Amino acid sequence: MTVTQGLPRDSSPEPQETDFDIVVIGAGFSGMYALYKLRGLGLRLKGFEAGDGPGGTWYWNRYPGARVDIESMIYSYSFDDTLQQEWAWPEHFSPQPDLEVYANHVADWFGIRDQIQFGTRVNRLRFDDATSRWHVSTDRGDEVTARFVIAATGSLNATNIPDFKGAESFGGQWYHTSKWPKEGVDFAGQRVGIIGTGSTGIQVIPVVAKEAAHLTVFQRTANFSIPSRNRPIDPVYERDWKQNYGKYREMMKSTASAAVLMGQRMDRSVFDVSDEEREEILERAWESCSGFKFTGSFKDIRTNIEANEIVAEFVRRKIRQIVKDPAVAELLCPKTHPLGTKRLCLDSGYYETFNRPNVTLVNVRSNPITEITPTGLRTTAGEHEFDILIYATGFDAMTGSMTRMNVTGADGRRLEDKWVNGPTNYLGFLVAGFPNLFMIHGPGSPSVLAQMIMSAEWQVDWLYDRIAHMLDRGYQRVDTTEQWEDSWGREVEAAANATLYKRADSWYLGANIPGKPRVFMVYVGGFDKLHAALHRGGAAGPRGFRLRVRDSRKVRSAPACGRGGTPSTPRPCRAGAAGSRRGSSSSPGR
Ligand code: N01
Repeated sequence: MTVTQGLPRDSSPEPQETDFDIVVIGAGFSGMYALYKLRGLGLRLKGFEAGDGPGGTWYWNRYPGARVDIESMIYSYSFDDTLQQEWAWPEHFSPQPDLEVYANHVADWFGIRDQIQFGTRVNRLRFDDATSRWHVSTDRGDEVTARFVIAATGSLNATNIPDFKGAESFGGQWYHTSKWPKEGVDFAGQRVGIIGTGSTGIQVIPVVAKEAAHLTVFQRTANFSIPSRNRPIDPVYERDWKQNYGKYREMMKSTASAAVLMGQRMDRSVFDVSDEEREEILERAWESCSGFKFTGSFKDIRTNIEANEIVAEFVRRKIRQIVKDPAVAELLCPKTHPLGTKRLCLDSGYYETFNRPNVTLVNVRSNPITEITPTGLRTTAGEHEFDILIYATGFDAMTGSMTRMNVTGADGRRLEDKWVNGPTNYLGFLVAGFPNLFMIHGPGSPSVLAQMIMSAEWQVDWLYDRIAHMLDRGYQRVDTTEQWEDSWGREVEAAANATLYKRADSWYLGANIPGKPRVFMVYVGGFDKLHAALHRGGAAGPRGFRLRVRDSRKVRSAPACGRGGTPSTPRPCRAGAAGSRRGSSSSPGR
């Protein structure tokens, strides 16, 4: 055993362990649950996390206005009933600080924090074919080995900053929304420019507009946004959820989005109702519902272009009613893609923001940005000056967090090379030639189109069973083949082809990154279908997973925890997010 390089030696006089059974990369909600659950196997686990704290997406995306777009009673862990009963979410759609406090609370309460080495980015993964072990290297000089690696690295983690000419010449402060400084940014009296009007831009723009002296928004694509109608959670609603959590969580398993969206009408077409009745239904949904329930008003919005256009036009009418300047309203009306084929945005006063005298909207589709200058930026139509520049320009989604990690498989092939024509894998989990490396929310999984906390729990539960099965039978390696990858790739493609998704130049297709292959990377067939596919084959798992015996000895030791990774003496859970009605947790805030 050698001393792990890069760890603070003064605080850790004991030699550090460098050989593990499982390394988990990422301490977002998926990685934390993986560390908690897999403890039940009685193995040696190690977590690495680039951030200084847990939360993943909710650690990094601390830009003003950051807020989840799934209701918090749904978007939360289900694995511990005490946690879900006692935790009090203050608002329907939690802001980033509340989610970060929740992540910290879970990390502390379930003893997960101690298993994670924070502030450490994995920058190389190499599989040794001879020993069937992964060699894991980090930017702090750690070199560890593990039999299994779980990449809980997030679908939206690798930042995209467009390669604008002159970017380095900008003389003011600049930020990407997903790497926002913890101390915040003071916009008072400042002229601010924001590039990007996706989900992030639509959240940050109204907040910055209220603080800045002037805000210029550079829009390339107008997006559909629905009012979130966010509000405090009332006790009756909360009580109903808590009394029925078991039933509701179970219902989620059988839905495509791993969420129960009350009031969804998957039996009713846009064309089943009269024009007046349709208008009334959409009006009611716009005024009272919460976000994605809007698209759940009719079953054919995502699949039938005529149905979609009718609903899209309803939203455009709303924009024209809200925005006073008709030219600005028209520019904000999305016309380049069907509604919902880029992620539908949820906002808090987005369109209203353009009625403010201190906000200017600039069309960079008709007049693209040509360069960043020391004092602002230049488009083909002219110059714009500002003191602070915000890139709300998204991510190298789905693949970026994996390919940027420098992964080499069994035959010495790099993942980046294997995925040169787009990501391939089997069931979203396993890449042929990269044994014992499991992705959570990988490309080809429902990922962002299903509620990501619970769908991560189910993926990890399934992994737990797979690894337990391997250990029980002395299997060393699990891999898949390119034939199985092809068959899953065809299924992912067919599911997308049955919808309107491919009609948009979205990050789902890799279209936001110049040169990235256009492959639809999200499985839109639904989490329920993936769940069913994963559970075909019982304990041995579904066909397509190739198990290899290299050592007939059973290597599994006695579980350290009770069944399913639950600590044998569960500790009670204290509730209390920042600002929650039930006091505060011991966890640090922002
Ligand atoms: O990123 P995006 P995002 N010149 O890629 C523009 C999740 N999320 O961070 O559309 C000019 O959607 C780009 O323009 P265009 C959610 O899944 C969730 O906003 O490519 N503009 C676009 O307007 C979401 O889908 C939540 O023409 C350029 C913007 O930058 C995902 O994260 C909140 C440009 C990027 O939009 C990503 O959202 C936030 C260029 N060269 C995010 N390059 C919630 O839970 C890019 N753009 C609520």
